[in-house]
Amino acid sequence: RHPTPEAPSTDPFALAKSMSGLHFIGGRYVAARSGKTFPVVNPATGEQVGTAAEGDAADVDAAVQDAARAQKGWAKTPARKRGAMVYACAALLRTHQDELGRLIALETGKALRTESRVEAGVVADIFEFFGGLGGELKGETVPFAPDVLSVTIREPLGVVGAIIPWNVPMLLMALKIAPALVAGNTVVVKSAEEAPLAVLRICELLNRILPAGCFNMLSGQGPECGAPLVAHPLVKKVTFTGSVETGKIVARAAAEKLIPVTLELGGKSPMIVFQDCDFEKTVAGALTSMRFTRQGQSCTAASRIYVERPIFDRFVTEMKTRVDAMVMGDPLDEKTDIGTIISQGQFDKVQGFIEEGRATPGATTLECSAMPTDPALKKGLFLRPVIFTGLDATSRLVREEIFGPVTVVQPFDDAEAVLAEANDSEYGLAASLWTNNLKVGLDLAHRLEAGLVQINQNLVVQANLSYGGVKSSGLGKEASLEAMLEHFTHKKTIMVNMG
Ligand code: TXE
Repeated sequence: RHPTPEAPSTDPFALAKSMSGLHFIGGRYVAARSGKTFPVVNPATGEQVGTAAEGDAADVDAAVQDAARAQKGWAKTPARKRGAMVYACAALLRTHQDELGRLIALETGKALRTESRVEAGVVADIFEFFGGLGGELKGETVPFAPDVLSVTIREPLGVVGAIIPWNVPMLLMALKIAPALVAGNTVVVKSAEEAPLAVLRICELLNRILPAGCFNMLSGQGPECGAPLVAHPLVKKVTFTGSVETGKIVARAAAEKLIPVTLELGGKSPMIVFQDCDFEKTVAGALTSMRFTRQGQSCTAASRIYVERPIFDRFVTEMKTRVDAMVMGDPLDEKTDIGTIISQGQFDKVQGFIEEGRATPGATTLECSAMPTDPALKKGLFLRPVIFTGLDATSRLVREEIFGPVTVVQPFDDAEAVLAEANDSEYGLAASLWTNNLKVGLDLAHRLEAGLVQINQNLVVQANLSYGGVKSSGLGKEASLEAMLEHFTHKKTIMVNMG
């Protein structure tokens, strides 16, 4: 076992090196038992910035055993005290917001100012919200019979296995571990192959406050490290964010053990724009809804935009003008709005969609934004945002999650028809409506098949609001008190016969 490395500075390159080749198990940084590592690459330059420990079933077992040991003591800690510790983590995370933002920008290519530092801030916010909920782990008294006292209590589930993706790894980890810990569980996280370092850095911060073993982090490949975590007999709950395909694999493995699973999967979120909208606000909303700043690598990205015909041309022109004005470049540069795609694999996948759209008869391709000219970035995974028009509902670009800076804008004439088109999707994560007619807006909000519908705004996940999709977009909810109670505790009934 290695002693906890002291972070040498807030320089992300030095931080990446100091976090290299390690898991975090039982309150200590440790190498993989196999000694194996894999490279971590800066997608803006193609250069290796560090390594990650290549976890396997032996590492999983060590982490889960430690988490199970720690859980016995943690569950006995009064719930409000657990909450107070999680709340204290929030303050520490906030102090390190800039540093965490820089590290995540380095490994994911997300721009520091528009995305990465913001993500680090939301992480602190999530810890703060859940830290305040320790006292809410309450039960009920249930009328049963005059001489029988019947009560319910909330008990933790045990060790929680959390599997996270690379797009907003710190935020998605926080949404899982903060409520799990307050509820009295301990956690083993499996980080994403592409972004293992910033979440590993968070371990050192949490370790200053939380007891050893409460929180463990493994890096590694999905089948070799994620699958054994789901299958481990001491893991009593799995919470996962990622693709639909992998989500189904995880759910099947959880079903074998009959343990609960929460799944946050992909999306193909529609944005419906009526001609009576506030035009300026709505075009700005299209840019944030599509999350061009994150190169569209967002599960809630408004990748299908439907605009009422009279304002369609003006809307598309204005949207392109605004995306063109965004600065693409070095993610660590404060002037940069848009960074890179995460990996070569994702880059090729998105390019494939773009080429298919370009080759579709009748489609118009609008390429936006200037590419960076800095020679140091010439191997970077920069991709021009693309707006397509003239594609119909059968196109793969309209039906499948692209997870890149590609949006399809289509005109509509009739509210009922656009509602049917919006709902004609295997996904149901998020949707937004832009109109000043709230009667129409609310009516459609009720009939849209999505876990989250917003009218005249498109905010990111809020810690106190339930978040999660329907259809293939997922199972169960994250964020909110309800998610903590429903997904990280079980309700035990105790009856006392006093007769
Ligand atoms: O996802 P995976 P990938 C979508 C998006 C993207 C596509 C593929 O469309 O293009 O998924 O991305 C772990 N058992 N989303 O390949 O495979 C894996 O190591 C246990 C949307 O990155 O789902 C990683 O930690 N775990 C999504 C995590 O699962 C396994 C965000 C996610 O990887 C595993 C990311 C296995 N058998 C991608 N196989 C969103 N909802 O925002 C892999 N993993």
